[in-house]
Amino acid sequence: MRRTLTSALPATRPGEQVRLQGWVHRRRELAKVTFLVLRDRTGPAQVVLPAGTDLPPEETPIEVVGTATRNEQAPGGVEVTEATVTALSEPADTPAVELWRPTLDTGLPTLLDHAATTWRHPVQRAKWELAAASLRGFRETLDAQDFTEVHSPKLVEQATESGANVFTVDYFGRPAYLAQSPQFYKQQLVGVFERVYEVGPVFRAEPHDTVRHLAEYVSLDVELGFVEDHHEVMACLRDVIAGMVEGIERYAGPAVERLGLTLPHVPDRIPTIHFRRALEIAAAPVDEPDLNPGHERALGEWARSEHGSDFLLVEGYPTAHRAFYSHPDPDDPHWSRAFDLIFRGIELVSGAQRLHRYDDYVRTLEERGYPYAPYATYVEAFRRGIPPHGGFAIGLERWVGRLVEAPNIREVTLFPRDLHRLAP
Ligand code: AMO
Repeated sequence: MRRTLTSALPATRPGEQVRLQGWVHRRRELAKVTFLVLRDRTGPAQVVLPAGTDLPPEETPIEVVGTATRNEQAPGGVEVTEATVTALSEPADTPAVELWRPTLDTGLPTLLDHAATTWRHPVQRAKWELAAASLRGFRETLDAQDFTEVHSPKLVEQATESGANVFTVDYFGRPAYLAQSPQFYKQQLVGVFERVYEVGPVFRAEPHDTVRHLAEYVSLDVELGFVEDHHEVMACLRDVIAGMVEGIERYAGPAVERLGLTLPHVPDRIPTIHFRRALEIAAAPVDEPDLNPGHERALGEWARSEHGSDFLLVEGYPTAHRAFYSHPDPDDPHWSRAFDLIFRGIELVSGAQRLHRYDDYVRTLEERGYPYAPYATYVEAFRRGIPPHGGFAIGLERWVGRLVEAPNIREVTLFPRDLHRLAP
């Protein structure tokens, strides 16, 4: 007999024999009857058994063979009666949290220490379902625009973003780093495919314990060639974010419902302001080189009240404070063609048009006092014909964190890595 998923129970014929597999979600002993709720990847099903039936404890994997029977009170209107229950593993230990309760009321340390089981809670699981559906939307949007998915090495010779927060590893007796970003590779691959994207882990030795930083996170990187300027890159970003929301609507409807979420609306054109204006709005000093979390919150509130938007693009950050590969504004090189996307008051995306001429790279490295040698293979790629290009990177955990308005990014990370945590 083939396995029936709980979601397929409503479509069975009354009286049909079914075979379910899943976990013991909950056992309830009443005077005349025992209820067993079995949970599989598609949801719960109710199994009715005689009073006093001996059942394995919650979270034990089981198989149930029985009769599909109409009952309006059961989930999906069908339950399983006249059933036999077989354990598929030894009895499970009592989980650290009661997974059958509708909400998971537990502190963050317990949630993280027992991640392999706490993620089983339907509400917790729903958060990763949003992430997975967003990834599908991300890929579908870019595939439809003729991008090629790539994968770049995570063991690298040089730091891409800054020297400070890299992890060093022993690479056959010489030092190497864990990649902070696919930045250098995605730019070089524009020379091959014109348009590329990558979904993968990146590593940041973040020395601070904050609610928005992880030591390892999932970066959604995009890079496209033959652009006029960064506005084309921002338009692509807009489409990608809209595609991620559509992905959630299409593939994670039940998760959205379980979480009681209102998904953001992505306007056709995301409100866009210059960095100078952003400082004014955030009431920051005019010579502030970057936006801090407080500024971002203020800008998020402003975007909501002025434009009714969850999103705000800030362009034209000071060149000297952006990564060396950022393209300066040709009209005033003090400002750059770099941008950030703020989503619900937090930086979600960084991007820019990049330098694409070899001489510009050499000059910029010199001006910044960076040595040439560690960047040689990257910079020399620009002698072999790289077109004007730009791109951006979205932090997956920040995206889901703001979608569900989690106070801490760790709540939406499957197995977070931070200053203190390397397990589970
Ligand atoms: P940046 O360093 O700004 O840019 O990172 C891009 C986005 O990644 C997310 N992010 C993080 N998420 C969790 N934990 C962290 N420690 C962390 N650091 C960053 C944020 C951020 O906006 N190479 C450039 C991108 C580019 O220009 O294409 C880069 O990596 O959401």
